[in-house]
Amino acid sequence: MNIWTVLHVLFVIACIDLRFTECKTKQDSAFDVGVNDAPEFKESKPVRYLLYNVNPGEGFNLRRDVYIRVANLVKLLNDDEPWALVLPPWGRIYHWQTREISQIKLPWSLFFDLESLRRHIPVLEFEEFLAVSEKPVIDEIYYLQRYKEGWTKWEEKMDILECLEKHGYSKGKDGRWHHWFFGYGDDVYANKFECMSYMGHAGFIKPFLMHNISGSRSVMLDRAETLLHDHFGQKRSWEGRRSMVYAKHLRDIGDNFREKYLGSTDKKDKTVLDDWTKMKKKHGDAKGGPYLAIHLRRKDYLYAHGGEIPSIQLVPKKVKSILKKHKLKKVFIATDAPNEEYEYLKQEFGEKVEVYRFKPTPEEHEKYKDGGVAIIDQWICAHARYFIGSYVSTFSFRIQEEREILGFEPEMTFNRLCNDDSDTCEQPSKWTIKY
Ligand SMILES: Nc1nc2c(ncn2[C@@H]2O[C@H](COP(=O)(O)OP(=O)(O)OP(=O)(O)O)[C@@H](O)[C@H]2O)c(=O)[nH]1
Ligand SMILES: [Mg+2]
Repeated sequence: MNIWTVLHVLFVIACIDLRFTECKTKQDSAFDVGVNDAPEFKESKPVRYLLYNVNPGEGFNLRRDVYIRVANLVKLLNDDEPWALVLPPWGRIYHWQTREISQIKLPWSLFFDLESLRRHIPVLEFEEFLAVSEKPVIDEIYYLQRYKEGWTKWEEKMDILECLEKHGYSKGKDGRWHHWFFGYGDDVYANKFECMSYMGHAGFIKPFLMHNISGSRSVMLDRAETLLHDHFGQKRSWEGRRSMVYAKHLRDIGDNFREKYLGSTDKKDKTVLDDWTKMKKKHGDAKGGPYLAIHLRRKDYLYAHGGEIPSIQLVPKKVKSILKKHKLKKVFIATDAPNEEYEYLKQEFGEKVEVYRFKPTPEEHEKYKDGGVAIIDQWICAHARYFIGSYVSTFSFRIQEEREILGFEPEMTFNRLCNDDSDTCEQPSKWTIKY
């Protein structure tokens, strides 16, 4: 870790402190202070750190949704005391199957713009957290789990109980708790570990964090996907989502591809990006590039939802009328399908339609990993005039959200392909943006 990273971390910490003592909001009127105005000083509390982890089986796109839930818990905590969220390093994700490149200990800055995240809540990378910690220790870990007896009536409750499942934490002879910890397990340990049966929204755990374990500097919630959204689909969760701006290096690659192959630029297509806290687009503000984009989920989806998606050879037939209606000649395909399947699909479209797929250079792939390539695909889909997703895929959902942020008409976004037997299946719910 170089000196700049350390300085940056100290700066972030100082800002968190400032936020809490409200120095920041006062500074605008600093010159209005009269001689009799006594300065107000609140007691400044030390920053506490919330860490989290998600069920190892979950994919990249659900994890991004879990971030919003935890981030908004941190937002709520900051109403009362200073908390910072420690971002769980990315890695060991089931779908990231390119074995030739190392895909663990990946920082969030590889995929997201940290400055934008910080306009919502204070965040630090895991390595930054280690750098500001005296010892590589997490004070307490709570592993969220269901209730043994299941439930008949929904009610918010939480109880520290016996562990019900294999959790991967073990207590050493040294009395410390050990775990893989995102690949840092040789050094990092925890002082305390408990299983907690939990049923409730994310904010429901706030009093526990504030009062029951007020002495701990760092607390980790594992299986954080158990926490429900406090305000699903509402303003606050959209703020969390809007703060998740993709890293500029990925946006740039996507933008170059759009310009070079799809004739799409932000100015022409009315998709110019601004600081998210200032952006407030209306439906129809965005026009989008002159292409139709399809997210075609294949691989493991064929087993899980095979009955709901069309076979490859029927895809062109299903989109031809849409291309005609919107006078489009180009199709961009984002897919996890192997290349043979893609080539076959391209052929099936015939000569009148230009079909494109984003292929990273080996260097780009090595640098930005499978997650970065997925984001570039999502970014290009988000800028299309018309988008068609795959049935209940969280990968498609993240594209739909991005298009809501950019200001597309919902009719141009919330679409999916029906299976081979139908052309009138139920279309995705329109989760429109709230400001
Ligand atoms: N590059 C790229 N990768 C994709 C595409 N579709 C799927 N993938 C890969 O497969 C993963 C999709 O898995 P999830 O994030 O679980 O999303 P999902 O499986 O579509 O949806 P759920 O199972 O409902 O969560 C992505 O993270 C990518 O790694 C695609 O169009 N382009
Ligand atoms: Mg999945």
